[in-house]
Amino acid sequence: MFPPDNGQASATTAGDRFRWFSMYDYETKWPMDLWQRTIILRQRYDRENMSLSRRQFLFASSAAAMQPIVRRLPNIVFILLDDAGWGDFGCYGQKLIKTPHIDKVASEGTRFTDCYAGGVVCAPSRSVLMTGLHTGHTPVRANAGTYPIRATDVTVAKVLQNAGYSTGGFGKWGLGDARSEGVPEKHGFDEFFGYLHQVHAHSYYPDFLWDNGKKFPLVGNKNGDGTQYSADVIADKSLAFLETHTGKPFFLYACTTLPHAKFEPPDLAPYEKMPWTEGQKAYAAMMTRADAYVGRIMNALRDHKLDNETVVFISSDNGAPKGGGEDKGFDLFRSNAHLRGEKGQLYEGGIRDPMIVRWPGRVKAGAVSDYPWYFADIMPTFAEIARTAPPKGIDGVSILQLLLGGAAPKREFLYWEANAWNAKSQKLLPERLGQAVRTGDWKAIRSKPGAPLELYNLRKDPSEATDVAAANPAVIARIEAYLKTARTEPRPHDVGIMDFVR
Ligand SMILES: [Ca+2]
Repeated sequence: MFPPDNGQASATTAGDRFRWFSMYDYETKWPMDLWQRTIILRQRYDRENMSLSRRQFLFASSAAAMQPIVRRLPNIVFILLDDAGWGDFGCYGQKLIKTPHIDKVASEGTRFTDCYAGGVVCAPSRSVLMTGLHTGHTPVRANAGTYPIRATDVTVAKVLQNAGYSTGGFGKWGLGDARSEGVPEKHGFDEFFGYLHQVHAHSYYPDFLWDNGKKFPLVGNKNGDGTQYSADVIADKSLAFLETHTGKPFFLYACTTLPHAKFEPPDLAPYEKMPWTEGQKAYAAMMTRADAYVGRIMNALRDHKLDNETVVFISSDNGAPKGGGEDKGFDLFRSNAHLRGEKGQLYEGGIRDPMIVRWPGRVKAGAVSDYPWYFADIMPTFAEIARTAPPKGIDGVSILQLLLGGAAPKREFLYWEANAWNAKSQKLLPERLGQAVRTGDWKAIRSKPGAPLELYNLRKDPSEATDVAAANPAVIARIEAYLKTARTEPRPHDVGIMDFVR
């Protein structure tokens, strides 16, 4: 079986030809053997109308066979927004906020309607993303801020770094503050620029950011001047990483802090004249600003002719929050669309997020999929893209074959939990543990230990309006049996260092 020829491997130089020989058949997981390479070489030369004598062909074939296989693996770009809801992107039905670049990526890739973040808030969701372990197993279970992942925890960045990728993270980390074991430089990132602690990230005009463990002063923000917008500085750094790492496969984790509070963009463009509150204009402007960053990344990929060699993912780390006392347009924009609830909750509005995947020639363009998956699947999926193995014992499954048009992986349950954190005692509050399960079209939620399960049929009742637990005892029994096995107790947490306050 030959790899599908989608025209992406246009051989223009001898170097390109040899690189092309190393193509890996992702559909069959089959490296191309010598015979395959020879036949494909013949086909390519025929197609390119290159007149080759038999002798020239044999010479070229032998030369190709003697070349070491160069593993030019695809680049991976993971763009993560912070607190954007399922309904905040135009391609998911947003009518008022403009997201043209994200919508274009969706039109060129596949848009998932039933993809979920790792958790209900930032840190646990990112812990799931990084480890492939759901919130019943992942190290960081709550937004404690000072609760780091440990040296022994394996991140997806480490897996990709070990596979030969250049790795860069730009934005908000949230899995360990400065000088803790959890800093990104110790977890597979060649470079990390941005915020380590999520409370530090609550200001867009801090007087410093972290640059590979060192303080990077934002001199324009000294004395409260507020002239250097951190999200713009971070976006520039992520572009610089992309521009300088095109020579070998790279993993760009572009985890902007937009559109998370505070709602303080440098300007309200293009919404200055809309009949909205200042908070609503600010939120919309921040979403559109994040969209512009996406446009810059996509333009850079195009300019470097990396479109076909790069898999781009766009998502958000949890559902949109209502905004507390500030009206940032949760209802006006319908940030979580028809979904119930908000950030922090286990209803769909807290965990279901947009997910777009683009890989020209490989992932179907303009398609929509309702396959349910979540951040725990990122680790094994990226490992398979990088042709390496994920750590043993993770909860996620690779969805690469599904992305490539093959079969969806079979699994019975997706699991989330919501842990409460007491900042004063620096402890988790087990008496407030919430749990949620999705199995097929069923979604079950336990609001606290000992409470009965609520049950919703998401296909018939996507807004989780009617609890049908009483009418479905067999489903409840199956989910209850699973819940007995779903989680382990969180390990004692290490007290980190809140360096952002100094
Ligand atoms: Ca978040």
